[in-house]
Amino acid sequence: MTPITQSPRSASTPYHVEQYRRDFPILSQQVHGHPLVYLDNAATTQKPQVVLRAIQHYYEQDNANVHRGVHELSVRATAAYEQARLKVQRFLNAGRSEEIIFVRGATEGVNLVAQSYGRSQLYDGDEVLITHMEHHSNIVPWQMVCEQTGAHLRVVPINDRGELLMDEYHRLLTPRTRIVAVTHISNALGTINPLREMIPAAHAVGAVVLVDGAQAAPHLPIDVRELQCDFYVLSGHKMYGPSGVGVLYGRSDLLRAMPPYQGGGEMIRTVTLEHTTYNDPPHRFEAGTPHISGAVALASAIDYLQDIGLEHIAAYEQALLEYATAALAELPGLRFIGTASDKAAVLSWHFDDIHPHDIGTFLDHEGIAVRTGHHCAQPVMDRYNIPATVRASFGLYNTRDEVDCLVHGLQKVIKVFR
Ligand code: C6P
Repeated sequence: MTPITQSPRSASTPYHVEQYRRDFPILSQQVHGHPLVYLDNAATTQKPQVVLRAIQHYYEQDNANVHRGVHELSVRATAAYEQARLKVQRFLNAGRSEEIIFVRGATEGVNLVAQSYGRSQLYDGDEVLITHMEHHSNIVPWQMVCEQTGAHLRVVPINDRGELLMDEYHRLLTPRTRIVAVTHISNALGTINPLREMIPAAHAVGAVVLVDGAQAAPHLPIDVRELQCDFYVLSGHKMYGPSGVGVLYGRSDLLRAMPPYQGGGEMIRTVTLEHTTYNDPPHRFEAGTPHISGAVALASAIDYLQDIGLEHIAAYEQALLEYATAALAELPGLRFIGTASDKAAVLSWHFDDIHPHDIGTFLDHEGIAVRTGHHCAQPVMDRYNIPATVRASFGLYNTRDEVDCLVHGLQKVIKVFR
């Protein structure tokens, strides 16, 4: 079994970006004859060697089903899976390991809360409050449960910089508000939301708060107890772990009162043909064989992140964001979409006269991977009256040289398309 280690670095430790880059084998390839410049980290991050090795090690040494067998491999697989849960618990500073539920990703985490907590707690006339900058994953599940229960969806508007209008937030919070669902960091704008103001205000009217942390987990230290959120979701693949695994953190008193989301093996205590009684959390919410290797490899990704130190990563990426913002601002006609005062390492922009897809395709031929489109945040595009943006999103391994390549690529785009 892969041992669990934790060795956070001190604040004075230097940031060795070139060394970290060597941990990611995929980065040292050529694309269309150019060195790959991977700037699509908000969509998914690349995986370090230790994560790849953890997957291989698990399948070579320990593979078996969990919580079912008395044989050695099953015992080892179960221990590795449950150690991964402990690792995530510590990563999020959750109070108890049963508050950590392995899911497929942030999307499944939101759906689980909407269909289990929401469907059992919402009634006609209740309100669910989301924001205008949510990813579709934090909009559609709430629309679905509102339709099922007669609750109403309310939306906190944003200003031109892509910041929540906090006066409106406070005005929209009423005793009818039962759930607030808000992204920690917007994938389309980069905005970091003021959760420390939002969560206590929601609690004051009796609402619970779900935080979509899909974009925050790779960039910021997260402490769910300090935040006092009720639910927090994240995706493994956006934090240097594998795809197909993610986490729902839920406050244990809430989880204990929630009905199951899916039925099947593992989530039961007893089954007769007439009646089933359910297991306690977290198993109540993990029906069927889970993504065992995914959880184990996610634990490795957490080790990797903690070894570098999330504070270090955040500081490094912030400096890179400032460098990139200043460099791109020089490009004629470029309009940033998302200029919040508190931002993470996401840059979205638009040229009125060049289509984002043309830009994305052109940059790809230069070896530069960016994302173009609505980023599963169509309401954000509507807010700015544009169909799409080009987005560069940075990870712990990106460099100033890569930002320079992006700027150079965009200069060529302007020459060709204008
Ligand atoms: N955003 C992006 O390119 P899943 O697909 O479940 O791992 O994550 C969904 C999700 C939820 N919330 C936020 C804020 C997100 O950014 C995402 C995924 C990717 O921006 C793919 S659309």
